[in-house]
Amino acid sequence: MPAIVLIGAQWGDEGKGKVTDLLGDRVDYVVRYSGGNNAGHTVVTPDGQKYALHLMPSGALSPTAMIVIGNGVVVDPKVLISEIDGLAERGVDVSRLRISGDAHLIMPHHRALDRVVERYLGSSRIGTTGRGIGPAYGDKVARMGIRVQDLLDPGILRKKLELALREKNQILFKVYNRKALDIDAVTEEYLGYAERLRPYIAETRVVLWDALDRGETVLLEGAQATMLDMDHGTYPFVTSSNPTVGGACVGAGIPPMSITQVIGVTKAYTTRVGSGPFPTELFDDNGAHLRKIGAEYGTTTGRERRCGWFDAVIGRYAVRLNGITDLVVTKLDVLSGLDKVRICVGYEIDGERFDDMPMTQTAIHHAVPIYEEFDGWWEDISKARSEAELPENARRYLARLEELCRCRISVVGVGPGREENIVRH
Ligand code: 2SA
Ligand code: GDP
Ligand code: MG
Repeated sequence: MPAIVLIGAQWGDEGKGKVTDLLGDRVDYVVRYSGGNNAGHTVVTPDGQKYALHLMPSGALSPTAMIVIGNGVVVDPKVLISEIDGLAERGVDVSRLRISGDAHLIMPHHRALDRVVERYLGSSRIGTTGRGIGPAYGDKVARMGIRVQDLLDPGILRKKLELALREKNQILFKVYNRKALDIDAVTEEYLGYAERLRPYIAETRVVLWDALDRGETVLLEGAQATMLDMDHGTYPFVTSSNPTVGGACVGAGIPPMSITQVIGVTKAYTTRVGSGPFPTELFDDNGAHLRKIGAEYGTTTGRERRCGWFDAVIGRYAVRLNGITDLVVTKLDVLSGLDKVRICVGYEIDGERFDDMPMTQTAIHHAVPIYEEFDGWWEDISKARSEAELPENARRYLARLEELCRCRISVVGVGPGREENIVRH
């Protein structure tokens, strides 16, 4: 029963979309299991077409795989429908999509709350994508959520909406000085979405169990990443779901024993969007090089990504936490042209050395990176297809990265295109 989990090993945008696309022909099912349209995956197909996907699994671009939005995802139906239509217009067969009836819906009050709460937090804001993700998961946990299956029953939809909006309109929106939402208008809007989504709604657990029983390959595609995980990331500067490996089981409804491989995707350096600690962040010309050459701007919001050196404390943490069996290191090409490159091998915190993640949030905020420095390389490596074609300094950098993360590096990305990789294992 081969299930493969694909996980971001840093703070997101490691190039997971490209890796999913790369695996495309080898998998029968691609499943999103957490997050929502806060995700942004950029895929460049061999014919040079660029796709930015948010809710649809990146596997949508592989012509044969079935695509599934699991119960752990929060779905903004308006965004999903426009993505379905956009892909269909470009000739992608979207009839392969299945959406879990248990996935929760992002409602207009979630989007509104996301924005007002961020404003209220001021300088303590999380730097969310503003898509309503946190409030939607909040309502799910508070047992006040509205699910995809509720779209199929107008009476229940209205009843649940009344309950949810009573709290939002009469209490929360008054506190935040925001105008109330109209129940009739929201119900009508969502019943319209119901008609469009009805053909895709399914009991996706059974779909996936049957596929696993038949020996088909299921890829569980992570969105966001290890350090943005609610439980294991840099809380509170995290997203409101569990992108890590346990979240894949919960968010797709598959048993842990079906997982045969965990692929961790990491950049050859580090980026982060939004607020929160980032020990190896760079504010100098090296950071500017990474942002410019790596085109480090958000796929969903266009925000500038913060850039820094590779952090092996985080790399090792992600490997151990998720049981990563194979690392994919993307964007090695972006490091070309730097005189020196650095890897953070540990932290110094208030005079003490840490090789692993410290226990408290305060300590992470105080962490000063301990670096190893390497000579850089100037060659354009985007045409390299084997390790032997890489400059010696790049090979040395990768070897140290592998040693520090304690996991084999199976693929190295040397450009955004599907074929721009070095496959080692
Ligand atoms: P949210 O909106 O509640 O999930 O935000 C909480 C934190 O999670 C971060 N986050 C992300 N970080 C990187 N990439 C993400 N997706 C987009 C992309 C980002 C974009 O792929 O480029 O376009 O801005 C993503 N989604 C959530 C977020 O920055 C907060 O720190
Ligand atoms: P995801 O959220 O993890 O799927 O990553 P994003 O799509 O948000 O961001 C990764 C960006 O890096 C995308 O624009 C990719 O096209 C690009 N990319 C992926 N791998 C490579 C690589 O090896 N080299 C370069 N230069 N770009 C890459
Ligand atoms: Mg992204």
